[in-house]
Amino acid sequence: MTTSINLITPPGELLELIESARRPLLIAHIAPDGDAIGSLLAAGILLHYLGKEPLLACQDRVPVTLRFLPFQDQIKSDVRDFDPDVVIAVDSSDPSRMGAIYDPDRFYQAPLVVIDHHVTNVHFGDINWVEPSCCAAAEMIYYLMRALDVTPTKELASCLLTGLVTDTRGFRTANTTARVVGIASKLMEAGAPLNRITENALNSRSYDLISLWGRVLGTVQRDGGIISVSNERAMREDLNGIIRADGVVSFILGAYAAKVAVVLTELPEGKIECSFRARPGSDVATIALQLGGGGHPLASGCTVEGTLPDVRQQVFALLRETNAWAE
Ligand SMILES: [Mn+2]
Repeated sequence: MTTSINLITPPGELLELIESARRPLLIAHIAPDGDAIGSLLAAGILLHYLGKEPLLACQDRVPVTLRFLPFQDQIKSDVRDFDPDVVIAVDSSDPSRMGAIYDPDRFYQAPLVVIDHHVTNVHFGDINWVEPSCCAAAEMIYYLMRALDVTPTKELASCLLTGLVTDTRGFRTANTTARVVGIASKLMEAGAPLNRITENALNSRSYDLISLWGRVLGTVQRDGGIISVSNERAMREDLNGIIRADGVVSFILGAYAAKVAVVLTELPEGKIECSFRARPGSDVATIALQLGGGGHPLASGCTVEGTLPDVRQQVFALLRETNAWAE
């Protein structure tokens, strides 16, 4: 028995623009994750296969855990010599996510295409393909690939599966539908190594990161349904420039009593980065949006000016306002 997948069709004007493009500039968001890099590389391989000359760009370096991906060493952080005829932003909910790569003065003649799955996307492109029902931007690149009638190579399939695996934390999030698992199965048939991807992208971390987890978890506290930790600058002085305690926010949400998990990270410049996760039934997209950030109902974030105690107070007040259980 062959299973068929209910495909989502990209907008016709997007397909036409891609077919006519010669030199697309593809941009992944700052502080890239597995979906940003996986979608960027997959889109790049796809466009290259179609005879285009794409340039792949990201302001920040590819995380060590994703350096097993094919062609990741070809991602540029400087695009000054490139003159694109179309710019495509992947997995980015607002223009600031493109960081220093996107220069509106230089690229004003090139249409800007947005391919994203965040419900908070502000539709900042000339063409906006936004599918909040998709678990990852990589799922959308899969539909794009199918719409363009391309059969995935092992490399393309590996990049797409990395996006699916990381944004669903190993097919465990609430938006992991049968369709997503069906796509993952097709990508494995094309040669994508699920176990290798999971081990690299989800299960590998530095000793410094584990040390930071230890210190950050030492601050854990529970207030009603809110479980929270703080990641202070002083905790990280001996940790070789590591900033974020990646993965902690999902881990602490596992507390039986938790409805919402909050990680407050003091950034080097003194601002506070807030990461939110919620169990199904609660919503943290609203609070992130109110504080100038974005994301999904169950996973969101923002960066706020102020000291850690002040931002904590502000965040907790907003959470109590928007969620009755938080009392
Ligand atoms: Mn994503």
